[in-house]
Amino acid sequence: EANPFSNDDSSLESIVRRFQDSMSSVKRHKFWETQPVGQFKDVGDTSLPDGSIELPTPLSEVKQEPYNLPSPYEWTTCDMDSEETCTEVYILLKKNYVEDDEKLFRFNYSKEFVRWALRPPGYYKSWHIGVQAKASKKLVAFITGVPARIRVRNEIVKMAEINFLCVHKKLRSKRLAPVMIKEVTRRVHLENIWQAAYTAGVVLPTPITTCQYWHRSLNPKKLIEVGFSRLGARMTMSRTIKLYKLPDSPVTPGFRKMELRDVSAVTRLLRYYLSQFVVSPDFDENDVQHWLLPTEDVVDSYLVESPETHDITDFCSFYTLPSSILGNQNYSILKAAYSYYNVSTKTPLLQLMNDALIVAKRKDFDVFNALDVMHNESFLKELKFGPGDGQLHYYLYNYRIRNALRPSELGLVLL
Ligand code: MYA
Repeated sequence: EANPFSNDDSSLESIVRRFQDSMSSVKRHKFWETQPVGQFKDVGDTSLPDGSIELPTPLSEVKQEPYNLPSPYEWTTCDMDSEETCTEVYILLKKNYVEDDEKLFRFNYSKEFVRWALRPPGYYKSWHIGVQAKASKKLVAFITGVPARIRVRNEIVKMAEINFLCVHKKLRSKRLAPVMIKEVTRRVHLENIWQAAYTAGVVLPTPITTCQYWHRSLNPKKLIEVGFSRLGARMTMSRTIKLYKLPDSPVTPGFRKMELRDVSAVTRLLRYYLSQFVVSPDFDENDVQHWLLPTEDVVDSYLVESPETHDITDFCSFYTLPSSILGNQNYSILKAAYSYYNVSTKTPLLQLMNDALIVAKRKDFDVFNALDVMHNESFLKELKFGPGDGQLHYYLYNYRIRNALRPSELGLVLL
């Protein structure tokens, strides 16, 4: 079967990249080989224990001064309360952050999204790290951390979630990224935190699991026109539009938007649900209020309140992450929803997620994306998601998990 979301890319560049990826177990990683992460050479070594790779050092032994940058540049702590700083960060990411392999799309995180992502309960300003040109003060690179409690099997570990690593296109391949990673590590250590979680599209030593993106067309005509997907074999445009048609409103009785009064019920539901996965966040009510209470154009959450008992029985959520469409005459923005945390105890997950698709469609999203984490496999094919060609690798820093997990054993979604 032809896959409308994969590009059957046989360009030389893509063949080389796939070859390098497949050989990454033998590729040298001059930086990553020096870091406390699972190493490729240790894959299969059953003598190494799961858990911390190196022990914490006394805080007085943590380097007190920032790492050295090439002399035209200096560190800056980005104050995300400042509208001006948010705009600078927004522009850096809009022009230089993650692109797909074919360079058709680039993530375009909104200012409000970045603010939300970087200021959860207990966040540290010092973990919002910029690199600027000394002369012009122009922001040229960025890396961030936010604190999280992550449960790995029975252990709850304080971690930093590292995200938004970005180096201006003109400064690539100069080994700036390793300096930035070491600097964020130092600042995390200063808060007495010794582990981190992160995701990347590239293969590094060594993933705890590798997930696949799946895409559900909501606006198939636009997706085809901008090159996000292709007309399937033996399909016409009008048959395709019909194939992806959805009802106008959710079908589940009691399906409604989450509100502030629901925080404790949603926290209970989510904690119970997430406890079955090998790795998941340990959310308390404050976390749920921050991460899951709806914020316009950032995060949407819905739940099912039983019309009889008024119990909250099911929950679903997605976040808003548009991409810039690079070089299309007619369209400049792809509006994408990303599946976040979903819990079903009464409404079948399939029906719950179909209702999520319906509300996303009504909010004018072009596509609904989901990873094959948690129980997502159970609805992807039936709800007409198609597999993408992007993979997302999950990593832990200074925490070994000897045997890689299946995506369905992972209960963590990073932004
Ligand atoms: S993932 C999103 C990453 N961002 C992008 O893809 C945006 C577009 N790309 C860029 O801006 C640049 O290409 C970046 C690399 C900045 C990615 N994660 O400076 P270089 C290694 C980790 O010459 P550049 C996200 O944000 C690479 O293997 N390492 O390269 C999560 C090589 O090392 P080695 C990466 O292309 C980030 C070295 O960097 C990544 O100019 C989690 C080359 O450096 C990557 N995505 O810049 C960070 N890409 O030789 C880790 C390349 O050894 C956090 N590299 O192979 C670790 C935990 C820290 C806290 C710990 C607390 C205890």
